[in-house]
Amino acid sequence: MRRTTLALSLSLTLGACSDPAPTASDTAPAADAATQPGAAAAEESASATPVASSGVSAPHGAPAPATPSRVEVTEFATGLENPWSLAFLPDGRMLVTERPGRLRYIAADGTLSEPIANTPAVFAIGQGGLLDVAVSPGFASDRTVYLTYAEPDASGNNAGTAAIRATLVDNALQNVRQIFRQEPKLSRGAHFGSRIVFDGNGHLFIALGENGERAASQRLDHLQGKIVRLALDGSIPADNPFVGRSDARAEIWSYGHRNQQGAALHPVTGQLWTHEHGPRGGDEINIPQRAANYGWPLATYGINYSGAPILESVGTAVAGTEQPHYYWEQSPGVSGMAFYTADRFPAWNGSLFVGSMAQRELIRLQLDGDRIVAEERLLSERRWRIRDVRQGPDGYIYVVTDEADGKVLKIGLDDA
Ligand SMILES: [Ca+2]
Repeated sequence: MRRTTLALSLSLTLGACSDPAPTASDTAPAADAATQPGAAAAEESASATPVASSGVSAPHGAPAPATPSRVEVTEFATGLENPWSLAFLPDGRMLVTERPGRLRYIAADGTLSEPIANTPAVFAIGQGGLLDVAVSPGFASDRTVYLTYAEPDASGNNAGTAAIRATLVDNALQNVRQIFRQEPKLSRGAHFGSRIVFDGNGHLFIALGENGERAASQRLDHLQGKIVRLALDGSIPADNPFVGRSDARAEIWSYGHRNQQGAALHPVTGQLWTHEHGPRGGDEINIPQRAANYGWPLATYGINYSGAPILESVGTAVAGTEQPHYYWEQSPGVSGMAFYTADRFPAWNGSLFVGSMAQRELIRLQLDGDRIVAEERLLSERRWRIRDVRQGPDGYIYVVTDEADGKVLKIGLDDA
């Protein structure tokens, strides 16, 4: 019964959408309250009212694990301004980005270096700035690093996500080369994503945001609201799903995403996992498949911050779009993602860690195969906005906190 109703409303909506698509700048900017400055951080802040779900079918709300984790926390580094991303180097140091536009080393004892020279100029407004950092799989010989950032247009009023690769030599980037940019640039401060993940097979994925322009997520001639797949040198792989189509960008791997700030490769299956912010409610985890549509803004489990429905939303499930692998009715404000594979804390092995900005917790998802069977909230009493989550080479979990005086924290199990 419900299925029939959904299918009917869907065909009407898709019919409307197949008319000449409005340009992204024509879409109502105010309907999604997270769209532009002033409200840009709303998705990363707490919302008091849970979203009423209807027609719910996707997995959500896994129970707490039988054995709670007893966590120990060490302050590893301090004095970072809105740190965004952390990457480990083979020599035991880390790289850390600060959103206003700095990249630094963190020594093994937690000491910060001076900013590394030749990083790109960034649009440090709203959610914009210097975002992800990733170390090339061949770093030991190629010394290559990748960065994503919000890049301003010529006017300085709008921005889109861009990516560079460069050689890291002592305290400077050299051979800086841009490998990706969203054009046109549609953001005035909202929804830049972004995370870089290597697929272990000569490619990288960049998980992106839709710049706060919802309709762009469904447009294959736009790079907003997409996951893109590139070769390590930035070229477009010949086997990308939309190669050869005149109506689509060849970089695209999957589409219909909202704002993705977490991505990781599953250590056993080798598949890409991502998460994305819903509006109010409806944060999701996805396992993005080639050419698939993840629904935004047609399908969502969330509503606007105002309480109003999303303008284009048909419902929680829409034919032709993928259901989330898992979702949250109340948005944690997800950022950062890491699978735990180390031997140091066997109780965590196979878990997926996700940072929470709005609910200020570290989320541990326990898996059985791909299925999320338990959800645990850690560090709840600490009230840290967790922006990134990584597994260190020492088997500890490292997180960064999104604060003006942000920290890197080292987290383990207190098994004493
Ligand atoms: Ca979705």
